Amino acid sequence: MAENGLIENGETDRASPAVLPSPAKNLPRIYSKIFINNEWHQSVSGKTFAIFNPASGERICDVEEGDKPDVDKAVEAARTAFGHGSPWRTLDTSARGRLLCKWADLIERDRHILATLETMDTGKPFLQSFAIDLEGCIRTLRYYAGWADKIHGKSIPVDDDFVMFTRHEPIGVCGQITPWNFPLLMFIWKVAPALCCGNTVVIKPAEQAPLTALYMGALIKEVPFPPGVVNIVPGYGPTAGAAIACHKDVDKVAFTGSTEVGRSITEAASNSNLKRVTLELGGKNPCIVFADSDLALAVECASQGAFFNQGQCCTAAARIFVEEPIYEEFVRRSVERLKARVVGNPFDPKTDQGPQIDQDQFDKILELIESGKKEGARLECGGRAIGDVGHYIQPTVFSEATDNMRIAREEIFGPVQVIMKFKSTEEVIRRANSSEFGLTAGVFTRNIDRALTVASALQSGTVWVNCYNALHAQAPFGGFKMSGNGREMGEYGLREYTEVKTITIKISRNNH
Ligand code: NAD
Ligand code: NW8
Repeated sequence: MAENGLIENGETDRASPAVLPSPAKNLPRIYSKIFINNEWHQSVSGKTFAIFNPASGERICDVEEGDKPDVDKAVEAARTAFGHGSPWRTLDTSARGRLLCKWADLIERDRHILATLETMDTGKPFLQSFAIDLEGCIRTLRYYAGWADKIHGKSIPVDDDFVMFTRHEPIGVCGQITPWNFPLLMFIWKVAPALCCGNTVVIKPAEQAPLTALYMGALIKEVPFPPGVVNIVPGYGPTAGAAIACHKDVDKVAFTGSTEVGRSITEAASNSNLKRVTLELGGKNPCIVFADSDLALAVECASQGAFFNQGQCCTAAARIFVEEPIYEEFVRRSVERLKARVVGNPFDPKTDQGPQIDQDQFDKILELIESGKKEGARLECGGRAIGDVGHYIQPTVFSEATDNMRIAREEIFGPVQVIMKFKSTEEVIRRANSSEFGLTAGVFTRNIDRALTVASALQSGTVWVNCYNALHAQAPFGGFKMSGNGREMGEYGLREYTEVKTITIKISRNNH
């Protein structure tokens, strides 16, 4: 282990060292200030806040604490950058696409550094940061780079007296607020489509893990995007976040996080200037396993679905419904599967699971585990904290859970798998849909008719059949019901960052 706590290249013994990426050898350059107009600023208040490594509890650095006055400065910069005739507004759309591509190239260049920084900040295993988060960022940017010069309006026939067409124009200044579970990936999911459509951005990363987002400031300047196009204001939700949501000169707000905060964003938007609102909120996602499924595949996907990213996923497979004939076998194999799951130092390449993000989440998860025990679910394994350094929790499986238990209704956002039994297709569709959420769902069966029947009956923005967490930049992602408003990614994602303008021209027949 190197002095800085990171694993050095070649130091570890693992199956195929030649093909696995290693963390950056030296502590990456850490950016910790507010990024406005392509420059680094101190907070107006002079305040900073501390950033901790959730695996060790160590303080990594202090970050400038943005608040309303800093958000005001950032919005002003974004408004000027969006101004009529500005460098950004007059940029050729193909050149806009090339800037997004260049940004992807710089992320790829710094991929080891960014994956290292993301792991230090969140505790997620380094190899996952590298292979999933960074891969998702690069793909998303390149995908939207391709759209920049292909966002067409329509020519609309009326009668011979009129020429009519639409323009899909950028909305303006977009406020964006992101969560801590995929800090860099969510930053890119927000900023890439906004810039693709020609908007400017003020973005507030989550206070628990702002470091990779701040690093983007340096890359945005290097690309370079014109000053003011992207402004990054780290800070807390009720202060900096709320200042964005209620700002009179922000045209749209995009949020990913909890349902309660999503509600307050919508309220702030309607009480200020009725800015457009898109929300990606929680889920309590059903994953349905029929007796005719490929059982090994279903066990693996349900397990990954529940435990991936320490269980801290809006897409988490949170209610696993297993058909009666295979229920016992499914539970047995799911518990067995966890014996191979390594919980520990996120920089160790063997590690599958790191610590939870912070003390609040840790306490909330353990409290929900206790509720599961009290309400009579059967604890098959896990259920406790691990050690006293870092917020580690054992992978936990509950069987014999029923629909009204808290562990079957509330978002746990931790390494807890809840397995329930069902008898008929009609029954499982009804139970899967009896939730206020509707983000994602999984269906496992070899019967194509059953798969399609269930997929069309589920009230859910995404349904995965015989796979789970299969996210793609090309596919829209978002929630039914209280899981959110609008869609991110894919062509549908562009709609949320454009205003449609109708231009109607009367043809005069007198002057020729
Ligand atoms: P949160 O909703 O409080 O935080 C998400 C973002 O919103 C952060 O950037 C935060 O600073 C900001 N925010 C908080 N209060 C705000 C306000 N009043 N106005 C504007 N912005 C505000 O989420 P959390 O407290 O970190 O986590 C709580 C729960 O939320 C989790 O247990 C989980 O259930 C859920 N969650 C969901 C996601 C997701 O991807 N859908 C991500 C993180 C957390
Ligand atoms: C954007 C994201 C991805 C991607 C690949 C593999 C496993 C898990 C996730 C994932 C563009 C292209 C690919 C994943 C990421 C975020 C959440 C849940 C799962 N994303 N991936 Cl919330």
